[in-house]
Amino acid sequence: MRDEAVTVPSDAAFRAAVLERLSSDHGGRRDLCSVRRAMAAVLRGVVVPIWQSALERGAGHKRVAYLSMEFLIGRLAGDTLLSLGLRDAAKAVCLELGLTLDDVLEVEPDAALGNGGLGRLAACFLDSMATVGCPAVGYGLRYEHGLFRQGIEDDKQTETPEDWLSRGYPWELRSARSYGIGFFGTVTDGVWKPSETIWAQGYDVPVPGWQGSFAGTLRLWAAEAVQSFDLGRFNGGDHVGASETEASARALCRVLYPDDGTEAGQTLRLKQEYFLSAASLADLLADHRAAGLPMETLPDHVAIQLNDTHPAIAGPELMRVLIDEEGLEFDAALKLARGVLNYTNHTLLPEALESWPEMLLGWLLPRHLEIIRMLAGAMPGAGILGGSEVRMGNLAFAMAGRVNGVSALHTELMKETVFAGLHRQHPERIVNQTNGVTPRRWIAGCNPGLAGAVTAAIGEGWLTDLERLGELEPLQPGVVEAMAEVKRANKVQLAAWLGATQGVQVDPGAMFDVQIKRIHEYKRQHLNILETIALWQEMRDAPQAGWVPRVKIFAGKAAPGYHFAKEIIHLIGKVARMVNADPVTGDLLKVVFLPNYNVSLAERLIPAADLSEQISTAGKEASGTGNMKFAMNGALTIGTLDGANVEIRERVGAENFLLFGMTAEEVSSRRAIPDHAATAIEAEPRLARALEALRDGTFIPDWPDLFAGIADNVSGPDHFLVASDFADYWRAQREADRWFADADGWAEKAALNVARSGWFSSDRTIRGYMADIWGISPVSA
Ligand code: CJB
Repeated sequence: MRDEAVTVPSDAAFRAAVLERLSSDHGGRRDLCSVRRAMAAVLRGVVVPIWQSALERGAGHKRVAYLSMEFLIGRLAGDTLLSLGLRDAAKAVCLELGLTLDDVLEVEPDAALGNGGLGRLAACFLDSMATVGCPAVGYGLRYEHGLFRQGIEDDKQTETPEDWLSRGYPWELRSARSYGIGFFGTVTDGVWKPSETIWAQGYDVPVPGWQGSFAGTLRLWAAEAVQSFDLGRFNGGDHVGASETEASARALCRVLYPDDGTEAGQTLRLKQEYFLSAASLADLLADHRAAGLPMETLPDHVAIQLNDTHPAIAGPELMRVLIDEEGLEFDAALKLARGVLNYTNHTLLPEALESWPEMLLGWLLPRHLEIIRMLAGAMPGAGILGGSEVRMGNLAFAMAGRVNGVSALHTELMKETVFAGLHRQHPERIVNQTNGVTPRRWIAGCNPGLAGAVTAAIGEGWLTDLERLGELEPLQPGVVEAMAEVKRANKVQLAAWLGATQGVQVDPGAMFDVQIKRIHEYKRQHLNILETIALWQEMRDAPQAGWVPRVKIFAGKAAPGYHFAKEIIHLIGKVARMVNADPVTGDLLKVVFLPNYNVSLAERLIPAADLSEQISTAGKEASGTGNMKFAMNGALTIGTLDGANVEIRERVGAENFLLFGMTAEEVSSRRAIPDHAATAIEAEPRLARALEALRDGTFIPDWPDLFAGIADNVSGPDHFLVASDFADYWRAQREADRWFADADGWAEKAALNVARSGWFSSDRTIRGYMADIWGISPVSA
C-alpha cells in the first residue's frame, strides 16, 4: 500500500540517475566508494519525499518517542534497495560499471551505534514502526565512534576506534532542531542555574517503511559547543586553548559507552544519558507547544518508551520541566509524567542494573537530585534511593505507566526478583512484550534464496504478515527440498568466503554450528569451546567412529575491560589453530573465530547456519533475538530454557529443537550445593579431560597454564554452571549429530523452524506495544 504521492524511479531512471551522479559528483570515477556514494545519493532522493509525506500523514496522530542510547542500524543501502524494489536495477548498473552489487554494498560503513541485542532491537523496532504505520521518532546519540572495531592479533582481541562518520554519512540530514542542554551549577529556591551548556544538534535519518508504505525518523543528537571558537584566546597566542570549549563539548558524544571505571568516565556516561533525555524531551515538548496543545493533553499525543534505564533520567527531567517551567504541582506533574513514560527492562543481571551515586548525580544535575528525593519521599516503598545511590531501575519503574519485559520467562522473573516489591504494590504495571526481529532485513535482505523459495510456495505478502509462513504447512516435499537447496548454496558461499578471507578450508557438507553474540560468561561460549575440545579429543581417539563433520563458528566482541571474556576469545583462537592443523581430525572438525562481529557479519552467517547455539545459563538471557533470526532462516536451536528460547521451542515444536540444561529454578538450587562444579566434573570424565587440556599446555605449550584461569573458574565457583550443564549439552550435541546424519529429517525440521517462526516478527511486537503500552492505532494507508 505505497502512498500514491510517492514515486519510485523505474529501473531505467534509477540507472540514469546513478550514472548522472557519478559524473556530476565523482568526476566519472567508477570505484566502489564512488558508486556506493552515487547510489546512496539517488536513494536518499527517493526516500526523503517518502519520509516527508509520511510525516504529513502522521501529523496530529499520537506518536512514540523511543529513547535509546543504542541503535545498531548496520548498513542501509541494501535494505533500502530491497524495500523500494530496486535491487535488480542496482545489480545491473553495478555490473555495467564492472562491479558487483555485493562489493559496492560492502563498502558502506556498518553503523554500530550500539553494543548488542538492545541496540539491534531498537533498529528492528524502527523498521517495524515505519512499516506498520506507527508514527515514531527514535531518539539517540550521534556518537562519533560507535562500538570499537575488533581485531585479532596472536589470537587475542584488539580494539581500535570505529569511524562510521569519517567519510560523511549520506543517510542523515542536519535538522533544524537544536537545544541548549545545561549541566552542573546551582539551585536556589527551586531555580536551576546550570554552569555549563552544550548544544544538542539533531541529525535525522529517515526510516522508510516497507515499500515506502509509511516512514519514521531516527533523530540523533550531536554535541556542539555553544561558542565553538574563542577568537580572543587565539589572537592572544593560545591557539589550541581557543578550541577548548568545542573539544569539551564534542567529548560528550565522542564514543559509545565510555569506560565507566573512573569517575570521569562515569560522569561522561551520565552526561550522555541526560543529554539524550533532555534534548529529546525538549524536542517533543516543543512540538506539543507549537501545536498549541495544553500540557495536560500530553499523554493523548505522545508515548515515551525508555529503552532500559539508560534514559531513565528523562523521568526527573520531565518533572523538572512540568514543575519549574510549566508551573504544575508535584502530584499533577507525576500523574502526567506517568501518563507518557514507559520502561522496558532488558536484563536482570545485577551488574547491569544502573545506579548513580547521589553525590555524582547531584553535582552534575543538582535540580534533578532534588526532584528524585521528592519522588523517593512521595513513594517511600519504591526503593528509589539506597546506599547513597539512585537506583535507576526503581526510579524508572516508579515513574512509568507500563513496565515491560522482553520474553515471557524474563517478565515472570522480573516479577519474582528485581521488581518483586514494586510488582506487589502495582500488580497491573508489568506487562510482557516478547521481542521480535524484522523479516525484511533478517530474511529477505540477508537470505534472498530463502525468500524466493517462500514466495514460490505461498505467494507475495508474507514479509509484512509473517504469520503467513504458517501456510508452508503441511510441508510439501518440493518446498523442503527447495529450502534445503538454498541452505546448501548459502553454505557453499560462506565456505568460499571463509577460505578467501580467513584462510580456513571447510566442507560445506559439514554441520555449520554457529555462536555469534557478545562474549559473556552467562552466554557461555566457554561451554561451547569446552565441548569442542572434548569432541576433538574423542575424534582423535577414534577417527573412524563415523563422526558427523562439524564447523564451529564463533564471533563476538568482549567489553574492553572484561578480562575473562577476552580470555575466552584467546582460547577459542588457540583451539582453532590446533584443531584446524590436525591431520587426524582433518575435515571432521574445524573451528573458526571471526573478527569484528557486527550486523553485516550476522547477515552473512545466519543464512548459512545449520545449528544455532543459544546456551546461556537459564534465567540470564532476557530474551535473545539472534535465536529468532536463526530459526526463521532454518537453523535448529540447541538451547536452554532461557529467554525467548522457551517461546521458540513452544512454537517450532519440541521435536525440532535441541533442548538441554537446567531450568532457571534448577539453576538457583544447584548453585546452592557446595562443590557443585567438582561433583559434575567427577561424574563427567570428558569434561575433566577437556579442562586438563587447558592446564597442560595442549593449546599453548610455551605457556601451559595460560588458560588455567578458565579451568579454575569452571572447576571452582562456576557461577554460570558450565560444569553442571556440560553432560547434558554433550548429549544434546550428539543428538544433533544423529539428526543431521539423516539429511531429509534435518531438512524437514529446518523447514518447520521457518514455517513456525512467523510470530517472531518485530511487527507483532510493535503491534503489542501499540495496543498494550502506547495506546496508538496505526495511521491508515
Ligand atoms: N541487552 O543488549 C543488551 N544490553 C543491555 O544492556 C541489557 C540487555 C539485551 O537486550 C536484548 C533485547 O531485549 C535481549 O534480547 C538480550 O537478552 C539482552 O541481553
